[in-house]
Amino acid sequence: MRRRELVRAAVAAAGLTACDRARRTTPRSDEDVGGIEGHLAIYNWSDYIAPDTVENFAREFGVSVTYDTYESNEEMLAKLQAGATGYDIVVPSSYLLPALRVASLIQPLQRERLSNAPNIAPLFANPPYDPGNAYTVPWQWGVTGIAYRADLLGAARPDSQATFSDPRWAGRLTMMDDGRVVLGAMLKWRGHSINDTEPANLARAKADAIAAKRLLRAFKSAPVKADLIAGDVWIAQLWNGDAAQARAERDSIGFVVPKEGSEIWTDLVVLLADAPHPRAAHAFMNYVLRADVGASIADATGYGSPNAAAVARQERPIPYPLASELERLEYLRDVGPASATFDRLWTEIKSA
Ligand code: SPD
Repeated sequence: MRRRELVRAAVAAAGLTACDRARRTTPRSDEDVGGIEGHLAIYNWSDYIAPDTVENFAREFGVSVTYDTYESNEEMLAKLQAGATGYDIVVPSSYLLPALRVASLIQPLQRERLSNAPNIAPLFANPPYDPGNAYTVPWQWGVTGIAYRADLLGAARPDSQATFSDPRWAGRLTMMDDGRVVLGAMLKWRGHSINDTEPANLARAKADAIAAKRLLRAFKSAPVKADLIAGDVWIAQLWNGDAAQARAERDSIGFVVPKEGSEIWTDLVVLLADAPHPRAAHAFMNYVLRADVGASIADATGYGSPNAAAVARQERPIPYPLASELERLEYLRDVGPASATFDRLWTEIKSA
């Protein structure tokens, strides 16, 4: 789903009568503890849900759903910090959790409303960033790498973060519109952690990003899929699931994790502190924790599911990286006061 796209899964559109709705908002099972509100507002990444998830949830639970999308953690955080209200649920990456908590933007979950939580795979239950999953339900996990048009590159195959500075691909390259991800790639290229805050290393990463920018067609995240499919972009920094979605449209699109290493991430469903519909939000979280629903989301998006019961239902689940593969991958971390430095460097890169 595109940015700004709004899915209004109205009760009427779902063909429900007032009588249906009254019945369906009444507790029916241990999945639905207490009546839920008649509306739910979700703010999620684009292209990150199955086409029928929202509609099916709306129909079954008798609620209307507003569904807005964003392209980066920072875009979502900036909107919330600017005072956006009305949303119940957002889906940040794990590194953003400390910032959301410090800013009192999220509230703890009511675990008794999440009867399907045992479906969460052990690796994602009780994670270090959220002991006891007190604030979060894991949504999907993935890796950041390079998507490419094999049919347009001749014999060349990108395998390095250096690809974004290779003049052979000038005008056919994109990197994501995301400061932590772009600077992380440049840090990794030079042998550093994606979480490095050493001023000299960050200065070099900024200079590398500005040099790369001269060759880029654009800083563009998930929407670059259309450019890859059309052949306007040949090489794009991208996430594995979005690359898989593009490959479903054009099978000459490949994906690689750069040899220097890259980012692995987990995105999390959280409940906003001022959520107007907290019971509907919990019902949605419990709904996506069902095995069949989790499997359909992972199948549609091409990402890894943190839901063990869902994975067991998938024909071709994405396997979690082996220990040997994890050696090349890092999670972005909250870098505390250095977050402002990353923000400043990104602004300078964009305006250079
Ligand atoms: N199209 C949805 C992609 C979601 C990616 N989220 C993870 C970002 C990690 N930096």
